[in-house]
Amino acid sequence: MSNRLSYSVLALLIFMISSTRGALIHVNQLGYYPQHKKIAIVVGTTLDSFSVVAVENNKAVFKGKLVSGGHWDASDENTMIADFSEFNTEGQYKISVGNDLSSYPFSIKPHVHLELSKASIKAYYFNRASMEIEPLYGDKWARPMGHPDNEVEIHSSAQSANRPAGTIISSPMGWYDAGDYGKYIVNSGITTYTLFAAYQAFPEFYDTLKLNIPESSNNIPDIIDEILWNLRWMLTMQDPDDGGVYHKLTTAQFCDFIMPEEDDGTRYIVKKGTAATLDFAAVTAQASRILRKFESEIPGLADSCLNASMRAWEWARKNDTVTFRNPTGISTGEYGDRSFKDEFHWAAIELYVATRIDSFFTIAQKNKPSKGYGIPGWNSVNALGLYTLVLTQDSLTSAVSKDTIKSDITKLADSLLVRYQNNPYRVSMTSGDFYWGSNSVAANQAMALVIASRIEPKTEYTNAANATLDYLLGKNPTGYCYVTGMGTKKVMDIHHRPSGADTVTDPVPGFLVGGPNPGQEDARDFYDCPGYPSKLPALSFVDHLESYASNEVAINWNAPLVFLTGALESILGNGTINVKRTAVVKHGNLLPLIRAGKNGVFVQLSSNWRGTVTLNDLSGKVIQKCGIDTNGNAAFKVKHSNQIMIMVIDAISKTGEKVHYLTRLNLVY
Ligand code: G3I
Ligand code: 9MR
Repeated sequence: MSNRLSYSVLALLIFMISSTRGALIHVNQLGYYPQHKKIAIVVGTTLDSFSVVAVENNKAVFKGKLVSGGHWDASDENTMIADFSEFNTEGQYKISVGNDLSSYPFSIKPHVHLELSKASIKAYYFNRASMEIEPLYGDKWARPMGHPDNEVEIHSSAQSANRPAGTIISSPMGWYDAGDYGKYIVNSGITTYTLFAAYQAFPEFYDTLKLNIPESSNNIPDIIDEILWNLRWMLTMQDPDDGGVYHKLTTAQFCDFIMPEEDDGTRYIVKKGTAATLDFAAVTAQASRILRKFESEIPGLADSCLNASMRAWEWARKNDTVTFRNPTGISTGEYGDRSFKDEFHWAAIELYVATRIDSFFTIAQKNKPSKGYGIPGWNSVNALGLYTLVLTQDSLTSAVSKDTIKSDITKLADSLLVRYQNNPYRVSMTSGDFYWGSNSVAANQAMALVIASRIEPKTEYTNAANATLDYLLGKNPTGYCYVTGMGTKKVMDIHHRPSGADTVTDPVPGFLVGGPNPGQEDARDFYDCPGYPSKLPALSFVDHLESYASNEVAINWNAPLVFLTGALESILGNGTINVKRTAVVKHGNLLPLIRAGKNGVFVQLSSNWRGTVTLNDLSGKVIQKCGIDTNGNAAFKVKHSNQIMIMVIDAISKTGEKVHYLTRLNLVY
């Protein structure tokens, strides 16, 4: 071979290698809803088309063009977008580009996020303090009870006349905050709120959602039972003498990676603060409103919550600048905050909505953010008040303008929407959003979009929220599916004491990890691991047990995932119902058009016909009956699919012709 030829071959080889090296296809590793937006992200390719390939036989079932998505500074990549929204046949697929590149598998099916939705709530059960996790509910993650917390000590920072340092009080239940065993009121605030908000927004979905927890057989929805486990703990954190609320209940330092029952360090009740007290006031006011519905199951709890809220509010009004810093000798999570305007705004709105006393709303207005609302976090809670106004929009007094609520929330959502539309990964995240817990920033962005859709029903808001869930489940630069127990490229070594200390290989499922964080605050603590693979914001992630700054889990990070998955299952989850006429008996000359949509079955005759249509079960019993209207149409609401029904049409035409038409319908998603 001549030199020149061998150089050309070498050049070609280098080109071929470089054009596929680092080439990746990122998908939502759980999957996509049949009738909705479906996007994959391709990086590192020079090719311009892609295929959707069936897993069972490797056959291409759909082909599309790759469209440039632009350059993302957060990962320093140029992306190509593969949009296969048009393809909606249920099944298991991969995306492939050229001959060598394919994605992890994914499904296209209705209710594709239902199991995730359940697991994301069940994670709270796994993090319950003061309770054994029984095998019946916890499977291989069963463990003995940890931290009864029925004898905890008032720390000197929290002492008062009636409760001097060393006083023993009882403060059981609650969820462990995260990978540690502390219980922190500030972080419980936004978390408990968000779970309640999920229920408030989508009660029909949660009323029947079973999680297999110890309370599953009572008459309260499981998500509410789960929330009550924490709410009841929160109530114990209020000083009965003055209404102020203690900031946290923890040991003096973080314990080692041991199981809950092995942690026998003294647990302290630490110092009151304005943020904790206002967050408590907000959540208990919200709880009083939502729990009213279950008065016969939990008599008096709604009233107790409202009382507790008002007492906390009074304390905070008198003590409006008590910041929390770890007192000497205590080094567990700080959750310190310096500004309380947002906590006042939120708590005042909750008290207004719970009591309908307008003067609370006046105080909320005084504390309204002057520059508009931002995405909430544990130390920034303005938006939670706005969400409550959106979710209760039809039951407010005239003190509130619905137009203002709408413009406030759509301003926030529209800015996220524009970011999503222009982002190379089709997500609203920007480089500045990558800090400790960045995955929760993404999930909270999606939640804001969903909340906006409750007052301004734009499909694009829901699409953008759905695309954000895709990001969390694998359509991101690291390619990790960021929820434990889910997807193919799994997070395994989470910073979560029970997951690290038990003998089970798989981490406790259903937890969203903190995610990429260029702050890398834990880097100095890595003793025996390769550390972060990159300094870039969206790539600053390592699936390592010691990475508490990128791979821990936390209750406030899971909460928007709960909201988001419940929302998407409620809004997009149902497939279109297909009607299969598997047997037809006809008397008379009639061929009705029977169609199915998202909400039911429609029968269309011509305007010539009058009569009735019934839907019957297989025993012939009439389940629904409907007259044929003047246009010749009849419509039935059908909520549940996967059922077989018999439809009977009895009609008479204007000319006196009679028909009896009977068909067996398979209603399938
Ligand atoms: O909010 C700012 C943001 O505006 C700025 O752009 C960004 C860039 O520096 O920083 C952001 O602040 C970060 C803050 O988290 C955001 O919530 C701080 O840098 C970061 O240090 C801070 O980290 C907190 C971390 O504790 C350390 O204090 C996390 O929020 C918080 O979730 C985490 O909480 C711990 C508990 O203390 C203990 N239990 C586990 C839990 C989870 O890791
Ligand atoms: O394990 C702790 C984790 O839950 C916290 O979020 C994190 C930040 O407060 O701190 C972790 O504990 C680390 C400590 O701060 C520094 N030494 C190593 C600890 C991890 O094992």
